[in-house]
Amino acid sequence: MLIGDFEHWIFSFKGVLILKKLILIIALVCMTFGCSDDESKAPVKKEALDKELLAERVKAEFLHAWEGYKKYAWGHDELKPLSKGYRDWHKKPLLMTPVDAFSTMKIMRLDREAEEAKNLILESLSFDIDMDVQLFEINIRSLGSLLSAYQLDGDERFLKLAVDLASRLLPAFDSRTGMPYRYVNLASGKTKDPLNNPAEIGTLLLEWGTLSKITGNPIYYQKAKRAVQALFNKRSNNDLVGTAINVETGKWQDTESHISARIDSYYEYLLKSWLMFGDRDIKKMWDTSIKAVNKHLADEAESGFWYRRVDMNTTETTSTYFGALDAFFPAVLALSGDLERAAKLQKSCYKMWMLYEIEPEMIDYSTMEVVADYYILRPENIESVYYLYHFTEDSKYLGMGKEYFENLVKYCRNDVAYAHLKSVKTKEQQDAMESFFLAETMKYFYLIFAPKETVDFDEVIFNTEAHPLKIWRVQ
Ligand code: DMJ
Repeated sequence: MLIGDFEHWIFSFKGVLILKKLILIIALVCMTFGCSDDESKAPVKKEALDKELLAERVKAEFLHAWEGYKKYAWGHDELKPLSKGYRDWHKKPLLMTPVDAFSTMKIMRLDREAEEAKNLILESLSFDIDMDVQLFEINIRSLGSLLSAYQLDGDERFLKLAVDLASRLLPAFDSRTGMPYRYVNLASGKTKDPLNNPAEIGTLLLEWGTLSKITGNPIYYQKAKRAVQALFNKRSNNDLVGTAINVETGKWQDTESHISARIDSYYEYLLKSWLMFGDRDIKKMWDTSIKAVNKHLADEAESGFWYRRVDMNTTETTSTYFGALDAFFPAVLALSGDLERAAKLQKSCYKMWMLYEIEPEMIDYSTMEVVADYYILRPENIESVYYLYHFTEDSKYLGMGKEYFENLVKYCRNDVAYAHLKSVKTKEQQDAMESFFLAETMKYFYLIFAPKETVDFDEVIFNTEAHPLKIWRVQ
């Protein structure tokens, strides 16, 4: 081949494709058998190659789990990967796994799988069932996913399902304070459990606000905002909230304040709702809250930078427990622009993960002892790596993401799909695969390695279940 011909070939479409394949094969061989390459000579190129390969590997593992669901749990809520069975949340399935997985398929451009999930959802999902559902879970997984599916796919039937679901959930807000009950019956609207918490009261704004914007009906946003406002008004003199509040009396029943389960995504939604809707009332709530959290909860401990637990009224320390759920906070800090605290906290989250090469549910950071040793395929630590890498482009986060991913495959994969771990110490697997594994965990892994422009943070915001929702420009 003449030089001129070669040049022509190399820049032709086919040539580029073949060359790309060749480079990928060489890189794969290098990754498998090790290469004595000098990273400093071409760090950017190597990073780009690693990323492309890793994104493909994540996709392949996502497909492995989806195939397991299809084979053994099709039409049900969740796969049981060890017994090769399924589990439904209620007496009738709400298709939690395909519903939650759909936006990940769209982002990964898995068109065939997205079509399979879509057909199943549109053919069999119905909310006309006499059963009590938990407002928080159904909101973040079902409503969030349906709205996101509508925006990603454009099929009006997704929106119809979302509107039907929201109208059935609306009675949940009929308390004296406007804060919702935890459970509502989809057929009768009957509510139960007035003892609620900030996460379940405050994690509604993104979905209900989106629904108001799309339908032009303000009722959804009004209800969700009134609930958050009522909760914010119950904050202590130190601007902190507690763990449990009665939505009928407005009285706190548990005054422990932290960023963990039952409070966590309340803070996430204050920030994200401000960014999504440009509502200044919400911005004030976020500004006030984050200031208080950083003042009273942030802890420069011997083992690193953490967020402790305190009493909301006295700010006395109640415990130094920190867990897998708390690991969402570096992502929120990064999104808010506080990259310094985000990076410091992520360093601690990495330490927590690496104690046993996979993340325990809870540790005591004053002793670095594990206090709850299970791992249920949670995404938060991975989500935070994604946000930090997105905003800093520091390759150490790429390395972190890669290490987490290798650990996940090593310990949680089986021949059917992925499984929870009973204990991160023994690595014994457990017969469950949460739907958020496909909605969040695999999506965030993929996004760490996929090209940055796969998600435009000026256009979309992820709800707390990682379903992308469109940002509505401030008028
Ligand atoms: C998910 O359902 C959501 O991320 C929620 O905000 C917290 N818990 C799980 C994942 O751990």
